[in-house]
Amino acid sequence: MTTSAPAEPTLRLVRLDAPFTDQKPGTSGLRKSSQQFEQANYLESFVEAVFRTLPGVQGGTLVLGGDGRYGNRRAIDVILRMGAAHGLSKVIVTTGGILSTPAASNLIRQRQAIGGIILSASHNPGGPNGDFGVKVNGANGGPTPASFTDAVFECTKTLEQYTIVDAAAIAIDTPGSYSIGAMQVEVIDGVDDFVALMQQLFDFDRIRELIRSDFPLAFDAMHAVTGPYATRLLEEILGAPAGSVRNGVPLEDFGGGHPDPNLTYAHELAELLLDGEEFRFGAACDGDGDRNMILGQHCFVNPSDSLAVLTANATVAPAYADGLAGVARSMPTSSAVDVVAKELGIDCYETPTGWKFFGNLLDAGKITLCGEESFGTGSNHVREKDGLWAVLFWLQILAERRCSVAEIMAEHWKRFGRHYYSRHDYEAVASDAAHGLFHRLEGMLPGLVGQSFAGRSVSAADNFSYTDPVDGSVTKGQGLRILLEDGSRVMVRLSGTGTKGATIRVYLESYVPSSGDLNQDPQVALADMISAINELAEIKQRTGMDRPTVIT
Ligand code: G16
Repeated sequence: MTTSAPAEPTLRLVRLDAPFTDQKPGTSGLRKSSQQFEQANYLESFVEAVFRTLPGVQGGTLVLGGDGRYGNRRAIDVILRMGAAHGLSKVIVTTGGILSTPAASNLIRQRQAIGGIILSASHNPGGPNGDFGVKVNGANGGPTPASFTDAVFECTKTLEQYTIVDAAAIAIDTPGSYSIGAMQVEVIDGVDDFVALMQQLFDFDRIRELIRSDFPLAFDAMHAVTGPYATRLLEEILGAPAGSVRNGVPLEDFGGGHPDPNLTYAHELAELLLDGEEFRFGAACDGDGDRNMILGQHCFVNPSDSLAVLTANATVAPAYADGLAGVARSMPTSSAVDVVAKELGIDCYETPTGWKFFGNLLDAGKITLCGEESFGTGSNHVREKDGLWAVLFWLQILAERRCSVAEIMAEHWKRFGRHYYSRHDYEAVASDAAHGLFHRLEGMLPGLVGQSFAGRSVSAADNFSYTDPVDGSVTKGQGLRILLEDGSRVMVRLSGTGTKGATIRVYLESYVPSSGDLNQDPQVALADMISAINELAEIKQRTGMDRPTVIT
């Protein structure tokens, strides 16, 4: 532990030539290219608006860290100096600035902070030519609601100046206590508290027994934030052989990769598991550690199915041994968990895309588990989705059941039926073309009801709207839905996290009961719906793309 005497900082007021008008946060914080963030005063403008909007800044404690991408260290330095200028009493920073999103959520809650700033563009690539991002979480540890991000955006649009102090940069590579004027800076290891939390939730002895039996596993940290967490948990504590964690050193550009744990961007791991015989379990997490992909030998677990399996088997984990209060999923996530919830006799909520919509349900104790098709699963232990939590949960189930991942899936479908599901992404589409496609389809929806679609009749078609059961707030325009008479669904959204052009997401779901064919390729099972939506929405003509960029 080191301590330094503070150099006396000087308060400085910086006038902007003109306010920035493009700082509207998307699905998860402000995400832009690194180059945009490097414009003079760009980061500072957004941070100023955050400090003017976040309750309790004067005298409050803030948690600060990020996924280690290019820009992380500079942003930490700027935010520390602006925090001192705005009267924070303390900032908790993690060594090297490395802090996963779920670990940040935990720290905010443990330390009774007013919130946290997480520097990440999540699963988007990093580096000077990649993306950067700033996410702001509130005192409950979760993403701030739209009312907050809207207020920040409004503030940036008319911002004329910001305040910052000039002070020497704090050394954040080892734990220590520092100060900038009256503001304390506590540098801590970002892994410790998270590991302690996981040890409370799961039976580590059982998982260790599994891992030490003949159970080779591969975890791909994708050169992103989970490397140090996974190495500590899986190798050092749970006894997986050294090297089980791959790409475990966080790099500023993620080694040139795209840290999105899916079959396209984590294909090396996918090939090891799907084509090889060496490993019995595989998993990957994204840039900031909140997403996860689960693989077994010759078996990919669709994220929607993963939520359903965790729900059905929840009581094997000590934290959930008494059962679940309820569950929730985002609208485009398959209904696999709904069927499990029904059998368990618990409530199941359908929310818009975005983890922030689970916050009220978790805080009110209405749900214990929640998840999204976008490779996110989590519980009431924090207020973010949690990649390594999901990995440990799967290991706990496997330790209890002592069978393969493929067998767990087969048994699950035999019991509950199978929701064939796929998402087709068309990335970096020209913005006009994507919006044109979307609005044309939206206009067609009322006329579709009663018409035939993929050989079935359309029972309803709308743009999803959500009324929060806790605070009654209404969120409209959350994605186009075409619902078919047999329960099948097609959904279309424009992504709120992309930074290049627009990304169109098409989600497809079709249910087969346990007596039906449970072993089809999802692309084959959904083929009629895929061609029906391609034709209806004129995807090829309007995007110029023959096939999706990413299929999951
Ligand atoms: C964020 C949100 C998720 C959401 C995802 C996809 O994830 O936290 O709740 O499902 O974006 O959003 P979109 O479809 O709008 O791109 P992350 O991991 O990027 O923070």
